[in-house]
Amino acid sequence: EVYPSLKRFEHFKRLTSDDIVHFKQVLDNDDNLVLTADLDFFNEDHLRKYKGQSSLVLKPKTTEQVSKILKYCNENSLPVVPQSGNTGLVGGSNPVFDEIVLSLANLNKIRSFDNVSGILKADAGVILENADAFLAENGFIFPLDLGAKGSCFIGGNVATNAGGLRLLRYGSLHGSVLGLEVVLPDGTVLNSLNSLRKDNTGFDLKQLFIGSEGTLGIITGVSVLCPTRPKAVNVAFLGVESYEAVQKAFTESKNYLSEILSAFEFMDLNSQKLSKEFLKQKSHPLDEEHPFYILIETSGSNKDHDDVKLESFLEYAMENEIVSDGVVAQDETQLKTLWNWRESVSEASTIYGGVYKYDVSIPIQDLYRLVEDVKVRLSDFNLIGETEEFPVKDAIGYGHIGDGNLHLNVAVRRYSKEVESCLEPFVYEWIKKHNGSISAEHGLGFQKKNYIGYSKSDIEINLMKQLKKLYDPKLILNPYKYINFDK
Ligand code: FAD
Ligand code: 2HG
Ligand code: ZN
Repeated sequence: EVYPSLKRFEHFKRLTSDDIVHFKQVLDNDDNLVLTADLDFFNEDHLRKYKGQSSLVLKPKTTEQVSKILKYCNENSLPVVPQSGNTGLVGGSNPVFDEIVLSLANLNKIRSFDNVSGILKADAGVILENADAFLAENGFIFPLDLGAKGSCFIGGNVATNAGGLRLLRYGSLHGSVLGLEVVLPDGTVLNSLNSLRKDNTGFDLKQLFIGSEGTLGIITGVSVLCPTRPKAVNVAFLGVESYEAVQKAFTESKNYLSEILSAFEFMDLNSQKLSKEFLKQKSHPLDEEHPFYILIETSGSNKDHDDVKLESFLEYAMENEIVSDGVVAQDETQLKTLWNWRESVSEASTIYGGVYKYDVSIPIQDLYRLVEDVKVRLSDFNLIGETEEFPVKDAIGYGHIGDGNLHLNVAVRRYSKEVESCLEPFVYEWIKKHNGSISAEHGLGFQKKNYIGYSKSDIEINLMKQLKKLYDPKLILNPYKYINFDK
């Protein structure tokens, strides 16, 4: 077995050829919907850290087919992993042993759009970028944006409660998702795909599925409230000399830009050096190096007004030495280029061979100290350095500072037990000590299932286990992930 310390649940049945014949019937005997070969993409996670051994991928086209598949799997104790774009960063979307992969890729239609209320109803397998492009044609915007937009599905976003680059402005999916269509493990279809902004009748059950990472049900449809697309968008990319100044810039940007501030992201110098290498660029948007960079986006309805607000913020920030250099995008192309210097860091972090990723929430004043402390620790253990003999190349920090969310990426030349045990549980203990969360937005998946106790109490964990038992008594949905539900 690939994971020697983990045991396959004994009550799970092994897949047989009869099962496959049954699934083929459910899926109209269409060979494109029942895959039994070349399954590497589905078995491996985006970061190529985890690899399962599934021999079956099902790609239903309708909610009814999903329902029939789950009913059969539940009756026969066959485990299932729901998979969307497979861009998740915690190994949640891949099998661990021989679980069946249920891909949502063929549930990819927009169902309806109401351009008065801005409510979009769509299949869960619509690619985020496609949903946003459809909305753009109608003068609206998807309330979520993230670097993986070209591959991730909106159902996957909801299942992970993805945060991303617009959360500061539009809030989390817990607010903007109005309803869901979910297939429960026994095949029951739970439909709350309504178009109501307000509905105080009983428990808000859909909230449980937002961020449940495929452990309670399979999301097949999403109803989401979409804002009007801002007519005027500005992006400023700024160089800053200290972490203190980053915080001052955040406070002042809220004062000066208030309702038009739509993103406040930060990156440290070494994250930009990595991106420069990754993007194969000779120069950076700012000529001189700075310890920190900030990307500020404004979105409003009147370009002239927004320009004036941004200029007065920049004047204040420069005069008061909060910001030492900066550039403002002059057109759409520059705007995309500047965003790319931020969005590419995640992928850039892997260029030396591998990466350990931590996605944490901490009160903003303490946030960057985690990166500094981790660097000191790696050096104390003689694990970080410029030459090949050191397993760690660098530790970088960047993220959604406006949301108190840091991404600590430890870029390695090779994965090693020594590095892993130097980082874990050190990072998780550090976060607990600073009252943070061990997962701000990427979720628990396989990577963090043993660490939820650093962010949640025993009482909370026990309630989660009871809910799991209620929804999925046979534990067929996404087993071995999230929490140790078997115990
Ligand atoms: P998958 O990776 O396929 O699945 C993710 C999890 O959800 C798995 O546990 C899976 O079993 C479950 N799942 C998937 N679909 C369903 C469904 N229909 N019903 C029930 N369960 C389901 N995340 C952020 O929060 N913010 C970011 O800014 C961000 N940026 C990223 C940038 C890059 C370059 C990459 C590679 C990832 C980034 N992520 C970010 C990670 C993020 O979680 C995913 O990109 C995205 O939300 C996952 O969507 P997906 O369609 O790829 O889902
Ligand atoms: C981002 O904000 C993503 O770029 C990915 O959440 C972060 O790769 C990471 O650690
Ligand atoms: Zn992020």
